[in-house]
Parts: sequence; C-alpha cells; structure tokens
Amino acid sequence: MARRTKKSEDDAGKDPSSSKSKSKAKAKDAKGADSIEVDTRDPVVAVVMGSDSDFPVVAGCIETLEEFDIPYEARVVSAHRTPEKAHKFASTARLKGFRVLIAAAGGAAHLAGVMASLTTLPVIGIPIQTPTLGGADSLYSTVQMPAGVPVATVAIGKAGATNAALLAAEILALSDDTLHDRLQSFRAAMRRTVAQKNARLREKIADNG
Ligand code: RP5
Repeated sequence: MARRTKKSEDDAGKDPSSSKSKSKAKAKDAKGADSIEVDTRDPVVAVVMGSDSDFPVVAGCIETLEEFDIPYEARVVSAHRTPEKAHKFASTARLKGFRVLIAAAGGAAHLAGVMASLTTLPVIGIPIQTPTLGGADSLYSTVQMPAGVPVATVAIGKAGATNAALLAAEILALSDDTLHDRLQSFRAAMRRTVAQKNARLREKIADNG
C-alpha cells in the first residue's frame, strides 16, 4: 500500500493519534541504502475517526486516497471523549489547507456532524458497523443532520469507506484535471471488470445448458 510522509509536529511524536500519509516511492540515498522519499505536499483531505477500532474499515478509505495520489492526514479525534480537540481540529481545518473532511464513527456517531458544525468544508461521514445494532445507530446519527449543517453520508462500513474517498476525489477533481483523468480511468476499469464478469457468467450458463 502506498503511503506518504509529511514532517510535522505531530510526526515528531507529540500526537501519536495522528498520522500523515507516507511516501509511496522508495529511493536510494547517497550511500545506496533504501530510504523513504518524503512527499512535501500539504494534505488536502483530513480523515478523522472516533477510535482506532474504526481503523480496519477506514483503511479502505485511506488505500483509495493513496490509489488516487491524494495527500491526506489521518487521526483519531472523538466527538465525545475529546470534544475540545474535535472542536479545535474542525474549526482550524480550512485555515490549515484541507479541502475535504472525512469523519468515521460508530454508535452514537456525532463526529461528522460536529466537524460539519464547525467548518464550511465539505464533510463526508462514514458510519461504522457496530456489534449491537449493526451500524444502523451510526448511520442514523451521521445522516440525520438538521437543515443547515450538511454531512454527505455514505454507506455503512467498507463500501462507504471506499466511496468516501472517491467522493472526496470527485470534489477535488472539480479543480484538478489530472485527478479527473484518474477518476475516468477508474470508471473505465470498473466497466471492463463488469464486462468480464458478464462474459464469465454467460459462459457458465452456456456450459450448464
Ligand atoms: C465511537 O465509538 C468510535 O468511532 C467507535 O466506532 C466506537 C467505539 O470506540 P472504542 O470503544 O472501540 O474506542 O466513538
């Protein structure tokens, strides 16, 4: 999985709950040893999650951002357990240069709504599946925002995590033709995959017939 690195105070160990994206390219240093090439681009997408227990699902979102070469920052911020941090993060996100916020949370999932209440950046909410209510609790908490404070809520779980990244890519592609081209290629690849599936299915049916 491709990752990028961006040096910051957080990376210096001051905030272990945050991780900047890391470089996908390995390079040789002057002595010929492998070193990680540093990506100096500022992250444009912030991915926040209520707990590290959300990460197995959020990983799909991050993988997709990396696939599209979108610089991101990921961190744990809890609307309920660290409300002051959540407030500070959302209210300064625009000034820090973020263009889209993605917030994943489960249960009484207020994280995306809290983010949206404190910024005019587009906020995408990922409802995380829960053991007790299957994620319906997360979905309703994330999607049922009052008029005036929108959260673009995606599906519960892994499909939602992937789509959150794709939606962020589509928003960014409004002013980025290279990213738009990548999205077009992605769609074309999906169409080819469906055509192959169709061909395989029709062969199978013909064999059985
Ligand atoms: C939410 O509570 C988190 O987003 C997570 O989905 C859920 C459970 O958190 P942990 O108890 O696993 O830390 O705030």
